[in-house]
Amino acid sequence: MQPMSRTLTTTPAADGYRMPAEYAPHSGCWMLWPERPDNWREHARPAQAAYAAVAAAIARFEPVTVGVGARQFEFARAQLAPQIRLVELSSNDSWMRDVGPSFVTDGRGGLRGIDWRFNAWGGLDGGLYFPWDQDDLVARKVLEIERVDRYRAPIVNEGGAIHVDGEGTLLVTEQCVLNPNRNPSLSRVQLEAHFRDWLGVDKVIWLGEGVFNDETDGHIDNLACFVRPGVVALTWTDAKRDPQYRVSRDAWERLNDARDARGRRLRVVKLPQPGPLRMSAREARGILARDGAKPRRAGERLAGSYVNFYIANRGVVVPLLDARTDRAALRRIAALFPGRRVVGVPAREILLGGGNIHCITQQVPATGGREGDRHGEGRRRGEAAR
Ligand code: KQY
Repeated sequence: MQPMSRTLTTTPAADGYRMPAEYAPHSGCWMLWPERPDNWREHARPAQAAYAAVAAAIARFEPVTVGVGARQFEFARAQLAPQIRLVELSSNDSWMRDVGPSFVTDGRGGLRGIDWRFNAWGGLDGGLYFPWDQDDLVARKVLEIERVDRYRAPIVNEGGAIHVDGEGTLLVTEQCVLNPNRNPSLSRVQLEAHFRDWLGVDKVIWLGEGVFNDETDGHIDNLACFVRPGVVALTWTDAKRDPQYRVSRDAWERLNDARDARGRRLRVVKLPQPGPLRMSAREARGILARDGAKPRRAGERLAGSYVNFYIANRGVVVPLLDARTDRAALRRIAALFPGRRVVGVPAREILLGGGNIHCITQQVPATGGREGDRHGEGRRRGEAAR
């Protein structure tokens, strides 16, 4: 009998697989349930309410599964909308974008998952918590549940550190991907070769730094993303004295100079930066200080960005972060996605934990007629198509 999820020893590109863009159809979305009191204030109750609202918003467009630790199962079940599937799944925190699999497809009905090595955004050299052993098992467990074959990648990477256009182009930041706390023995050229092999891309566009004070070492998913081939959304401020100005300006110039994998110039659409936003004294007081977790301080600048949205089937779920800028951001995002309904969800509580809606979600691509389909009962995905 064949295992439900084989671990493959080849690479996706060698097998004819590549990572599709987030705007391609999905069969569903995965999330995790937040609970650690040293990252989430008030024993994570406000964050749980925010996660539940994100899950409900996404569930309007596609099936959502949430992984939860055993002790929180009943409580989470009561908080989550009934159409959301809840499965027991251990993790160290709740960032499915980074600890979940990056899915790849072959265009012929095949679906597989990449299980990156995970070191909590920097391991013992600036990482955000220790240990991270349960996080590093999440991708494998998701692939087992999904009955999808797994590639175990040889490099440290996170889903939030990569954005693809689905047509051969990858967008990353140097600050994160070249950071010595991820893959210290690999050069830029060697990392590009890995991305070719693992994501099936032909061209890497390197931006410099990520959003100011982003604790992931500058994930691309908080700074810029493809909204369709040839079009990139970028977080932006006109305030020249704001440290974000230099970062966004540099990204804008690099994007303007770049060509994608098909030789196209990119159109760059600026999204207003919220704030600047800071952690309040009350918010900081609600977080339990503990050894092995990043300390949180009142007044700390938060890396808020509207770019950190999730593109669902026929919808876009956008973080609401600042009453002064939310409406303008929603309007611009709606103009970028004709044919998708844009839904704003209050997301400050997620931002307080260090990320946002994109960081807490992971899409499962649909593979030919599987858009919005449930979870492929009884057979490994893609088999019937071969
Ligand atoms: O931005 C992300 N993809 C994850 C943020 C992790 C923050 C951990 N405190």
